[in-house]
Amino acid sequence: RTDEPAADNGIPVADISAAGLTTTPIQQAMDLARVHGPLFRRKLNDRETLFVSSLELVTEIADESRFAKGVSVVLEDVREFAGDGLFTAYNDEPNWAKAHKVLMPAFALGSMRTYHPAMLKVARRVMAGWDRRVADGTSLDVADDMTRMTLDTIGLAGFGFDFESFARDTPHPFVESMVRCLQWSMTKFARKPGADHSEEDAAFRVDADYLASVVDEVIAARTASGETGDDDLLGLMLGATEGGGAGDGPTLDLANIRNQVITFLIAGHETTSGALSFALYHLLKDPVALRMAQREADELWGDDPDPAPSFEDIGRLPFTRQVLNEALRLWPTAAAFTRQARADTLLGGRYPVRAGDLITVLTPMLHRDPSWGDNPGLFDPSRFSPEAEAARSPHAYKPFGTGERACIGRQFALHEATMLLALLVHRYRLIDHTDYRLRIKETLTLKPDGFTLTLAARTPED
Ligand code: MNH
Repeated sequence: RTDEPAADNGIPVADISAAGLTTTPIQQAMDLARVHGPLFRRKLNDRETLFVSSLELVTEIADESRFAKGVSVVLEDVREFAGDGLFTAYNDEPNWAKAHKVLMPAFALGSMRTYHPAMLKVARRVMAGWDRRVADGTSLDVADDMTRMTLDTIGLAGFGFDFESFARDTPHPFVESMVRCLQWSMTKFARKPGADHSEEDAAFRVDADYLASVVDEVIAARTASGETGDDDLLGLMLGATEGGGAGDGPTLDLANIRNQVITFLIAGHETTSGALSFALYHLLKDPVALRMAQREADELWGDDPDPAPSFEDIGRLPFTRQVLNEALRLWPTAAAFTRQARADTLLGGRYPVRAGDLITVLTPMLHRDPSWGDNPGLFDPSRFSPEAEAARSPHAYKPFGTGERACIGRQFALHEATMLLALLVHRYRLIDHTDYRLRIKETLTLKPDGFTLTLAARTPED
């Protein structure tokens, strides 16, 4: 495997060796794409990464007969703590196909019915916290709060495990260790040859070991309870161990199950919390969209400030869903994914790419391709009206990746996020007490940095 494209392939080179990788590599790459165009090689010391971001080129590399998922250099480092879990598995690792087969049914749209009560329970925890802010007038950090909610939700819905994040003033230690592990893997490839990073690596080991110990705790809690919980993720996986009574279905070994648990605890909350935070940011700054989202929730739930959304209600919030889609267009929280050429080929009919070469899609720039119109930087949920969606190429919008290795948790994320967003705009007035200017923090995923709100209860005039 290599990320070194042929040296003479005519693709523009952006050499950042002098400046180095910044703490915001995605935003740095976006700036490079604005200078060098939708196809460029980022050179950093002796390492090159090939980035693409036009609709035309992404359409090509989304072709599953010519390209497959690539495990990028960064994902190789994520494997240090997520191993052969679904997200970081190589295409040809047998455990990917086995686990995919065991877990797919748990992510069909109908399965969201099973998770709905846990999602609602955690949404109510968010509102209990927001009610306290209404009462005492203090501000809250939106990304921290959304992270509490998505971590508790994947814990409860996926594993029957309660992180109880809302009982804490600071993030759960799982989140803090995870963020450090993600940061370690985001930047490790950029190290200068010969530099000493042994302290960082030792600290990483401590964090990775702690994450593994949380996984053990999650599994032990289930085993001790004696319950099968056979309709959640952990139950499905444990039921598929050797002799676990799953008939002649695939079997997963315990080492792989541990990698899947850590993968789902991370992938199952980190990106959804960013998506919700960006959606709240855009609603705060767009009173018309906010009004439309409020009206949609009001039509469903009247002036009941504490409604009990049914599973079906979530499908009756199309505008709220459009707001999330549009937030994920501008700031896809998993902002890059990598493809790998299956055979020697020509990109765009003229750039030679060798079998095994890795190509990274810079999703925020794909989402600003000229095919999105004249003002692709503007937040506009009507881009996701059914008519607009039907008229657009399916390759113009890839917040969940593409093909067989696309996100398995998409419905889970959208169900959870649509419900919470609708409940929040229904019940609260959002107050921009700092006149917040968007800054984005990168920890492999994207989140608004330092985004705080104060809150008021909505009254009939709001
Ligand atoms: Mn998710 C893969 C984005 C929510 C579990 N996810 C991917 C990929 C993207 C992505 C992009 C493809 C990566 C690649 O090609 O290398 N995921 C998101 C976003 C959200 C999200 C933007 C929320 C918004 N993901 C979730 C949730 C879960 C989840 C929620 C679990 C409950 N995602 C996964 C798993 C994979 C994945 C597992 C790997 C799937 C595979 O390769 O088989």
